[in-house]
Amino acid sequence: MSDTEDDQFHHTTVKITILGEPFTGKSSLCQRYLSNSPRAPGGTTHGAEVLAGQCLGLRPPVPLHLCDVAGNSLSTGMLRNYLYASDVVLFVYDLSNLQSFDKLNVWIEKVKEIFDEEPKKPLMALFGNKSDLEHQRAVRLSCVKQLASKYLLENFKGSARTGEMVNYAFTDLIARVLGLSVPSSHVTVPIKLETELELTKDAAQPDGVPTSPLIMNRKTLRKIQRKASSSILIEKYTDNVRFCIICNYLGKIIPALQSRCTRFRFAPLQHSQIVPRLRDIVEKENVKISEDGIQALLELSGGDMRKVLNTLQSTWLSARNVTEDTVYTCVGHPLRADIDSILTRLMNEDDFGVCFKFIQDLKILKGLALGDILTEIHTKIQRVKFPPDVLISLLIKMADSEARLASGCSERIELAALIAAFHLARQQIDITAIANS
Ligand SMILES: Nc1nc2c(ncn2[C@@H]2O[C@H](COP(=O)(O)OP(=O)(O)OP(=O)(O)O)[C@@H](O)[C@H]2O)c(=O)[nH]1
Ligand SMILES: [Mg+2]
Repeated sequence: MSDTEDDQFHHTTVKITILGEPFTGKSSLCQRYLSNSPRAPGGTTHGAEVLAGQCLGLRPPVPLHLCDVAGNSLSTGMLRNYLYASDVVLFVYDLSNLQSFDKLNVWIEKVKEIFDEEPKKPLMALFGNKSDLEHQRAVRLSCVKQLASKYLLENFKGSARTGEMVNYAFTDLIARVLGLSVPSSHVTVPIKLETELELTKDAAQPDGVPTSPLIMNRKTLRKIQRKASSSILIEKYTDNVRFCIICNYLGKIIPALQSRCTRFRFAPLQHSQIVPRLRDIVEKENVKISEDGIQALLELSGGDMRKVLNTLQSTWLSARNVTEDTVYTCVGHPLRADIDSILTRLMNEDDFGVCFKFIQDLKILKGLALGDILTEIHTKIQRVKFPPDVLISLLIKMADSEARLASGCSERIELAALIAAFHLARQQIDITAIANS
């Protein structure tokens, strides 16, 4: 944007007047928008309060005046003064209170009458507040649409309590007044879903071929899931919209939705699939990485490319050199050398106290968790040639130890139990050897 354009917008203050019945949440909306916090319990508004602020969703920020008019001002002669020079008039109703919506007809007619002689008409919009009480909805969606189309009003629904849609609605209205486009970061699907889907339905091809895919992420889906009718919504638009839900945990999607979907599971990536991409990124980003660093990333990722890149990034930021040591140190995972020395002590150290002190000191020095040590030892132990019954009892004891750790048992006690388990295993091996000889 040029400097001249910049200046032009710097000097334009947008005035938004907020009207509606008492208790619909007008003051809460202003508070939510200007300070992104819920309103502390406070009394009703008297007359009108003008609040100054800025719309930070647009660049450069737009100066604002929010005129929060008391719900009982409809019949007072002051309404004309409050509305003076308004660029936007936002009519707020409580979607759990039908009367607050019905009364809007009177409010709108009154505003139209006031602006009848004015050359400049404000942009008018509806805001259905308290969407967090959607389950107590008393105002039918079709009635809202009817009112919006009757008076050509913009239509929003949200909640001053949760902040849903508040920022978007204000930014959108201000952008319209100034003839700007809303930044894409402010465009969220859920609230406009109905409208968007209807548009796509209109645009459906005559042969019924689906025209529009709708890919939802976790956040969008969560919002839809809150609505009791989410599965009905999918069924309703299935003719012309293909819904694609992407998630990590299937269990987090309600059964009603799951039963309407075909499930595709993607296996973890093979090392051969990860390495070329990783090398490409490393080369383009000029990251210094060693071969054992790559191996360490692969080991820790468990086939998850996102984990590979996150670990790569944090290691690079903390050490500026990606090697096996820096990777393991960065994520707080035990080094291979540490595990080897721990295992050597467990297998050979006869003095219980010395062995305990060695592992405990190493844990403190390197900040290792016993759970991680157990996991690593568990993989290594299976490669040691123990007699089968010794190995079985050792594995069972290690599994018990891990379960106790997960349920919050003391690490010191569990470390002692681990050393004891190895002592017993070694005694069993000695007894077996004597018996065989
Ligand atoms: N559940 C819920 N309650 C809300 C929401 N917004 C406001 N409220 C509550 O509604 C009540 C009225 O809020 P106000 O912001 O004072 O309402 P108002 O429209 O300014 O009322 P007047 O100033 O009397 O015209 C308060 O108890 C708020 O906590 C919302 O989004 N959800
Ligand atoms: Mg108020």
